[in-house]
Amino acid sequence: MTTRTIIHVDMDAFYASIEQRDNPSLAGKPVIVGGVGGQRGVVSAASYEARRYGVHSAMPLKKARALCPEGVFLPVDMEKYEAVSRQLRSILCSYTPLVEPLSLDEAFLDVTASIALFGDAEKIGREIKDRVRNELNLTASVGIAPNKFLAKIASDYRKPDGFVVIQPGGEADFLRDLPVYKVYGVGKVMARRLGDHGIETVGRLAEMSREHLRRLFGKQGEHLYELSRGIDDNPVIAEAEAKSISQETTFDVDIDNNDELRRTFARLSDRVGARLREEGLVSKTVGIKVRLADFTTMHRERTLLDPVSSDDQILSVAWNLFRAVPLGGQKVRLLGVVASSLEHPSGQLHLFSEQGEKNCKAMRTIDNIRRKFGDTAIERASGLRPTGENRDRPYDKGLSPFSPTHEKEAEGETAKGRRRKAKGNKRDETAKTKPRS
Ligand code: DCP
Ligand code: MG
Repeated sequence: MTTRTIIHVDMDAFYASIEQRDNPSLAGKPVIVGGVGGQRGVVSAASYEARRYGVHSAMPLKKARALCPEGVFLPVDMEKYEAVSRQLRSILCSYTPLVEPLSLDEAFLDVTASIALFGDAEKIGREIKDRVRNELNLTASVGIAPNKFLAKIASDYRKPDGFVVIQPGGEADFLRDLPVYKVYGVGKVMARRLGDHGIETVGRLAEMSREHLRRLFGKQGEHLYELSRGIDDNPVIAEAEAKSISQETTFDVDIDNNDELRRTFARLSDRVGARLREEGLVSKTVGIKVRLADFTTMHRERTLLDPVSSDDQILSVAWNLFRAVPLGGQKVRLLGVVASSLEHPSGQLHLFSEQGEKNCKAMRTIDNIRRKFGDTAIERASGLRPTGENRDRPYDKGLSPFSPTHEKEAEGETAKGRRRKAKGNKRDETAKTKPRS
C-alpha cells in the first residue's frame, strides 16, 4: 500500500458563515441560508447557532422556520460563495498541486511530497487554518491522516474549527467507537442493515471477517471490511484531471412547463460551459440528471464524436437527452447537467477553426460579464427558443445513441461504468467537480 499524507479541509457552515462574516450584526445569531423565497425550498446551510434548534441542511425551510422562529433566513447567493471557494482553492493550491475539490467548501490535499518544502503535515494544516481565518475571515476544519477516508472523518470529528490528526497506526483506536453511519458511503439503508446484524460501530464492523461481510453484503461488504480497518488506497486526483463538472438545481415548486425546463437547462449548460472554459477543458460526454416529483432520479448521458465546451452544444445534447426521459406524467423536481470525460483540447477542430476561435472569444467575453454582473446579465437566445421538435440538433450528427443503462458503444468507443450515483438531495444549487473514480 502507498504511504501518503492526506489533508482534508472542510469549511464550517460555509454559506451561513460567509453571510455572518459579511454582516457582522448576524454574528452569534442563528442564520439559515436556503431557497429563494418560493413556496418550497430547503435549508442549504445552517450556522452552528441554528443547529442548536435542530435545523440542518436539506431540511424543508418551513420546518426550519417552525423550529427556529427567531432565525435569520437568507437566500442562497451562489456568486458570492463561488468567489470565496476560488479564494480557498488558491490557498490550498499554494501547498501542493494535488488538490481535489469535492464541493465548493471542501477538498483533499496530498501533501506527501510537500512536507520537505513546507514542514510536516500538521504545520501545513495549521497554516491553512490560519490563512483561512486571516485572509477569508472564516473558519475551516482540518483532518490529517494517511488516506482520504480517514482524513475526511478526521475533519468532521471536531467541527467547527476542528483540527484532528490520525497518525499511521492510530486508525483502529480512532475508528473503534465511531458509529457506522459516519463511514463515507454508508447510507441510512446500509446503517439500518448493519444495525440489524448488531453492528453499530466501526469497531464492531472490524471484528467481522471479510468472508462474513461478503456473505452478508456482497461486494459492498468487502469494501466495508477495508474501511473498518482504515484501509483506503484511493489517490487524490488533482483538479485538472477531474472527471466531471456538473451543475444542478432543485425547483422551489415542481414544474412541467417545457419552456421553463429548457430555460433551466440553458442556465445549467451555461454554467457548466463556463467552468469548462475556465479550466481550459472540453468534454466528450454530456449527461443530465432528472429527479421527478416522487423522487425517482434518472441519469442519461451521451458520448460525442467531438468534445464540446460551448454552452449551446451542451444545451443541445442535454435537451435532446431530456426529451427521451419518461416522465410518466410527473412534474420535475430537480435538473442537472454534467460534463464528463474531460480533456485538454489538443488541436480540436471546432475550437481552433476560425469560426470556433471567434465563438470562443465571444463566450469568454460573456463569461467575464457574467462573472462581474451575475448569471442573468446576459441570457442566451437559445435558452428561450421554443421547444419544438429537433430545433437544436446542429451538433447531433456524430452523436452516439444512448442507452439508459449508460453502457454504450460510442463511435467505436465503449463508455463503461459511467453510471453516476444519485447523491441524495444534497445540493440545492450547486457546482461539483467530481474526482475520477
Ligand atoms: N449545501 C447545500 N445543500 C445541502 C448541503 C450543503 O446547498 N444539502 C451547501 C451549503 C453548505 C455547503 O454546501 O454551506 C457546504 O456543505 P457542508 O456539507 O460542508 O456543510 P456546511 O459547510 O454548511 O457545514 P459543516 O461543514 O460545518 O458541517
Ligand atoms: Mg462544510
